[in-house]
Amino acid sequence: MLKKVSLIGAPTDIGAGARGASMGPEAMRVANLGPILQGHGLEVLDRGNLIGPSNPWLPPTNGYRHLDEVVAWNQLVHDAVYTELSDGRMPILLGGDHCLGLGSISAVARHCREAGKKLRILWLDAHADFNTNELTPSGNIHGMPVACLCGHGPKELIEIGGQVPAINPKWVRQIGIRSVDPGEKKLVHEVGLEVYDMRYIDEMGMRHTMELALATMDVNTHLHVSFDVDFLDPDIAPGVGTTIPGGPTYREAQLCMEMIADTGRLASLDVMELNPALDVRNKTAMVAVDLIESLFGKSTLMRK
Ligand SMILES: [Mn+2]
Repeated sequence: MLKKVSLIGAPTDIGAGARGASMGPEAMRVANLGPILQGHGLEVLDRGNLIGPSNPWLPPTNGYRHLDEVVAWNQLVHDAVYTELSDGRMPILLGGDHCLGLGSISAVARHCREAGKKLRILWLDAHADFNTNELTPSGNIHGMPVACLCGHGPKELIEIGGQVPAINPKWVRQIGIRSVDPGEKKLVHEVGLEVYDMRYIDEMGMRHTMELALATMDVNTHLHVSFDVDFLDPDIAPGVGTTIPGGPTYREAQLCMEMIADTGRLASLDVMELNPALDVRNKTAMVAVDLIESLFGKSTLMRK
């Protein structure tokens, strides 16, 4: 695992249905993310915040809200993430809403193409984020990044990473899914996305789920984790714009993160949708930072 990490703040809620994820990066800094990672022997560089267009808060046009601004933010994120990877550093994107997963992962995919690496993407989320402008009930682009990465989306967005589609759906494992729109569900089935929904986790357990989601990786695999904080049960993580009951508990989420850490393959990370305006005394930020710490090797187990 890379020992050098870079924090990249993307303070925007441009793709979301509620304002406030723009305050996410600072809330994670206030929850001490940088020093905590340093405590695990990592060299941490905080690159500060990207500066992009403000949120005009307009209704959708052709099924997209704020498409121009979403493109601008994703281009900024793409360039920042790509730069860190080129420098041999691990980017940690601090969202910001999840529409930015497109910029981040398209940069990771570009890096993997050039470095001859295989890519595995774990998408931890309550939602599949596989909407299109025709399927979406809201026009909020934070519900579309996975579809865009797989080539279903507006030209100016899907071309950001330099190749369309940016990724193959076979590289993705979605975990924690429990809210999918009807049309979106059909498209998810059509492209054959590998989804471990909450029913699967209930029936088979988080351990078995993660064993499958992390299977068939090797020394040449770049593992990217896109962590939407609404993945977590709202009991432990109320500070998100789209709470969906019935998510992983604190222990299940810890096991998920610890099993990712055990692979030693984590090479890039997004932490998205944290919304301090809806949080309670920064509790959700602290849980997110706690789980990130587990991703980097904090273990509750007495293992050597
Ligand atoms: Mn999401």
